[in-house]
Amino acid sequence: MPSFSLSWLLVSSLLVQRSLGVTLTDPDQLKTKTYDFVIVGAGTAGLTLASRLTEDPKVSVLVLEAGVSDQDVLPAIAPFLGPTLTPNTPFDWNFTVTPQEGLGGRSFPYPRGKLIGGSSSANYMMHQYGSTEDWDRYARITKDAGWAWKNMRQYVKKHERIVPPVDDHSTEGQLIPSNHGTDGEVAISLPGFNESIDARVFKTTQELEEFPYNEDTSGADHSLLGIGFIQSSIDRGVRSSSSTGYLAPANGRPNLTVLINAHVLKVLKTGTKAFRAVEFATSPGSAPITIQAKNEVILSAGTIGTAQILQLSGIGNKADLEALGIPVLVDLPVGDNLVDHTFLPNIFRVEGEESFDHILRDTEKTVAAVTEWATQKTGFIANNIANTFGFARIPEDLSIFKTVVDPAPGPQSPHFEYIPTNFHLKPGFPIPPTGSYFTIVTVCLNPTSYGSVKLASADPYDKPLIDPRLLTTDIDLIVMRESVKATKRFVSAPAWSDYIIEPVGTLAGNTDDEIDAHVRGLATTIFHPVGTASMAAKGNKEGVVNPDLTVKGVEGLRVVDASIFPLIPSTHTQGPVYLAAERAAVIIKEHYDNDGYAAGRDEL
Ligand SMILES: Cc1cc2nc3c(=O)[nH]c(=O)nc-3n(C[C@H](O)[C@H](O)[C@H](O)COP(=O)(O)OP(=O)(O)OC[C@H]3O[C@@H](n4cnc5c(N)ncnc54)[C@H](O)[C@@H]3O)c2cc1C
Ligand SMILES: *[C@@H]1O[C@H](CO)[C@@H](O)[C@H](O)[C@H]1NC(C)=O
Ligand SMILES: *[C@@H]1O[C@H](CO)[C@@H](O)[C@H](O)[C@H]1NC(C)=O
Ligand SMILES: CC(=O)N[C@H]1CO[C@H](CO)[C@@H](O)[C@@H]1O
Repeated sequence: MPSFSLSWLLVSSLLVQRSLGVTLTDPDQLKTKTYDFVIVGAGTAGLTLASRLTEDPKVSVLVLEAGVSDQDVLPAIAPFLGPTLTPNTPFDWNFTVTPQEGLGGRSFPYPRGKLIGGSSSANYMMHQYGSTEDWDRYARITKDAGWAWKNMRQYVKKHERIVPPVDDHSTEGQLIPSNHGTDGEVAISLPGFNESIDARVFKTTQELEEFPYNEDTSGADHSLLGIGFIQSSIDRGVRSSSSTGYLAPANGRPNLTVLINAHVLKVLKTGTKAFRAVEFATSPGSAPITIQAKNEVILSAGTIGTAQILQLSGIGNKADLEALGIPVLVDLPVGDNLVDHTFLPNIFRVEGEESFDHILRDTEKTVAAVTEWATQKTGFIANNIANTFGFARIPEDLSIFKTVVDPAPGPQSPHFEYIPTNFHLKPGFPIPPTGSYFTIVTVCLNPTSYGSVKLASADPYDKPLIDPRLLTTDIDLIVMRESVKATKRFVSAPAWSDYIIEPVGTLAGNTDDEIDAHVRGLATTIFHPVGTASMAAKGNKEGVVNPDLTVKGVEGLRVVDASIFPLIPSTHTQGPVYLAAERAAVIIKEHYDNDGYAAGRDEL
């Protein structure tokens, strides 16, 4: 994104990182080709599961990861540099979307982390759990009360460890301690660097009733509505990921093996209904290697990767697979139901020189800030790219609600999000060479536009066709239109009168048509795709997995990652993915505690 994208290279020699433990780099190092569980993808969900399953020392787990190590990768460690990890780097899958009909036919990058930790090592670290209504809706759809918030709540305490912000300021009134965990695996903290705009944001909460202060933005047990401090997966100025949180403490276990540079090509049919083997290769030309799972293969390759692997294996939409000459083994709606949150940069020109643009466009200043971070873990590099965000509903009296049901999972859930950011934030584009900017990113949180992930060919190295069909329904466009109007009301508060100069470009338009053109011209993705292997109730053929995340109609194969959500949560998605993976670990352990591990599989 910003023009500081490569400056981290200049300072990576400053980095001294604690070792994250041993990961294998070459398949020749594998001691065996048979494990109790084979997990595909060392990402957010994959490492959560690997860590939980190997708590039992009798259980052996192999994790196959296509990407590289996260060790010593500076922008995967220094929080503010996170956005420079993507798009189109050695740590990204470099996907793009197909031309988006709702966005004027534009195509744009669709980043996914390709390193240990997956997208939790490459994301923007904003950490939330969704609303109670999101989880209760999953329970209704799947007819499994285990997905309701009442049950999911317990996993917050297992998952997170609230740590003090790096500046050690008092966090009283900035989060509600009883809603949080203190000895979980991933460290979560409030901002550790004051931004000049923070005071204006809070003045706005006092000046305009529409934007109330929210004293805990994690969601779930507390309403998401209002604006408050961002909680981030950051530990004393350093990114906390599934790698640092779940893998590092487990990596010494003799029965946990992680192999990087291992691109999984497909899962293999091993019995009448069983798929207890995977095939991977280290490069496009190299010979595929087969690994057997005594119990299960678990796909945690993410919303894009999991759909692609299933389809390459002959598990997918019959007509699509036949068209590519792939033998159809199981006809399931894999890849359908792709849904994502939009990212709309609403950019204003501002007074003075306090916006980050002045540092980020200046390599010397950036290097000085990174050096401060490397030596002391302080300064804005130790912090996320924004300190506050808000969540809101569109007006209930809009005429669209006469014909369209409310897309939110309930009346306490937001329709859109707004993120005030003190620089020119437009991922994939350089910061302009001059000027000071302030961006309010807005996000459609409960989209009704659904698209798909389909194979482009039968070649496992070909990038799939990713079509989230963003903003292709009236209500989604209206939510974005209302978010832009709200943004303008927000900056009309007296708190901003000596700061904001003018809206930039198409944001200047005020009619509905002008705002819609602004939305369609600039919206992209906030990187939250879900849904391509979605859960449906047992016996319901519309989904890909059962509520226990086993793939419908087959044995020995489960999916645990963001692809299982039938609808997108009303928040940033890493928290919900972690909670789902924690529950999956419990489901799997309970299953084998009852049935016994590897209870004489006849296929082996
Ligand atoms: C740039 C970016 C910014 C984001 N910002 C935020 C944020 O601020 N807050 C938030 O909550 N969420 C954010 N997200 C979303 C969040 O990170 C994801 O929803 C979540 O991490 C997904 O977890 P997952 O386990 O489904 O997939 P991932 O964490 O992506 O893991 C999938 C893993 O599988 C591997 N893999 C894929 N295919 C194969 C294959 N064929 N063989 C072997 N391995 C394979 C991948 O390399 C990866 O390691 C962001 C995402 C991105 C990309
Ligand atoms: C992504 O692009 C980068 C930069 O061009 C390149 O180094 C990397 O190999 C690419 N990765 C993939 C999976 O295409
Ligand atoms: C940031 O502001 C808070 C008050 O909101 C204050 O307690 C804290 O010391 C400040 N931190 C720094 C580094 O200035
Ligand atoms: C595959 C693997 O490493 N299995 C080991 C799991 O742990 C037991 C007991 O420590 C060993 O006996 C296995 O060899």
